[in-house]
Amino acid sequence: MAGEPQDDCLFCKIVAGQVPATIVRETKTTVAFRDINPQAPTHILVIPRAHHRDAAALAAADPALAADVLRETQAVADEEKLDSYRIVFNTGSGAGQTVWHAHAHVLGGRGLQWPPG
Ligand code: D5M
Repeated sequence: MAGEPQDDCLFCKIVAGQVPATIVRETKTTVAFRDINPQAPTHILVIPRAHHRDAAALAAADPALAADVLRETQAVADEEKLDSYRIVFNTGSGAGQTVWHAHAHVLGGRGLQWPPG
C-alpha cells in the first residue's frame, strides 16, 4: 500500500536504521543522507520516510509530503553553503532510476553542464 514500508526497499531500511547511511538531516517526514556514489562534491539524497515508488507517485499520493522533500532540498543546500545546485528526481528506469523509493538528488560544489546526459 502507498506510504507503507516495503521489506525489499533499501531506502525504507535506511529510514528504519537497518542499513547504515551518512545522515545529514532528519525531519518528522524526511531523511537526507550522502549518496554512496557521489557525482559531485556535494551529493545528498532527500527521501520521504514513507514509501512511494517515485516522485510522480509521491506527488500524486501526498503533495504535502512532496513539498516537505522539496523544502528539505533547500535546507540541505543552505547547510552545504551551495549557491548553485541541481535537484534531480530520476523517474523511471529510462531516466536512470535504480532505487524505487522516491528521492531527490541534491548536487553541487562544481559546475554542472546542461543538458544533462
Ligand atoms: O539514485 C539512486 C542513488 O542511490 C544512487 O545515486 C546511489 C544511491 N545509493 C544506493 N545505495 C545507497 C546507500 N546504501 N547509501 C547511500 N546512497 C545509496 P537513482 O536516481 O535511483 O539512480
